[in-house]
Amino acid sequence: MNPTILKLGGSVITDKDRAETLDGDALDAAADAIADAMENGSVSGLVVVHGGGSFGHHHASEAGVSTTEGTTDAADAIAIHGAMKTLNQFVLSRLHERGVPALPVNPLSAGARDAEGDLDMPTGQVATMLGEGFVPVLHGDVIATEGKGITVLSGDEIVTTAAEQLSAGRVGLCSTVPGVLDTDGDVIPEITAFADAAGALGGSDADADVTGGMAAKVRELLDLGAPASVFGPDDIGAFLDGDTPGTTIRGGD
Ligand code: IP8
Repeated sequence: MNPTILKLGGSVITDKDRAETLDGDALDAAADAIADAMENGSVSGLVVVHGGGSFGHHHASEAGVSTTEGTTDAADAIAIHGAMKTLNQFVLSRLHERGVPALPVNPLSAGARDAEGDLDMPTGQVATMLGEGFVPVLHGDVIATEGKGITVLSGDEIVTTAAEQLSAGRVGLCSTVPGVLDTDGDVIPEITAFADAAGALGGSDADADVTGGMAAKVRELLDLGAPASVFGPDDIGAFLDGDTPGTTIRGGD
């Protein structure tokens, strides 16, 4: 099985301007699209990854923790991790309400970074869950990091790692925008090298996003073996049905 990996951006499913506030309507719509795709058989093996939005990023910026700046304060680590588990619970329950057999996978307990910043996150449990018909739901988190205590692990990095280890067939990133936009605000249909879109890519538009914006996403997706799509919330169903909405990113060689 070459699973499909779908990332729900934290800005999509939360109100990013208000701490620990869910965007319940957006999460319902995403859960509807996932449940429909599972029911009509257009996707069989599905892994969901969600970002932090106003849950993880709020606590991470309060604690001064990022993907590179760590802390050895366990209370700060628990505040960030706990907020992410709360958001994960919301995602799980909306999926369960629609009959999707979703199970949580908490990255803090599943991996670590070495002193060079390289992530070691075995995904055998995810593969077995998929084989048993479950939908594993991972999330951005904090992760033990050699020499730094804990640092932030972004959902995008989880997507990249899981896609490689699970030999994903398709990868989709649902963002608040309908794709990677050029300077005129139009969707760039395809990106095969960072230079294709470098002029159009800035940082995140929200200050509290400690893991970077679209530029970081594109760089990570270019490293994948599988083609990836970046699209807006209205296109989750189309992506799961096999279409390529928004921007297609293929690093190739
Ligand atoms: O929103 C970050 O995940 P992302 C998660 O995918 C935390 O970058 C803990 C801030």
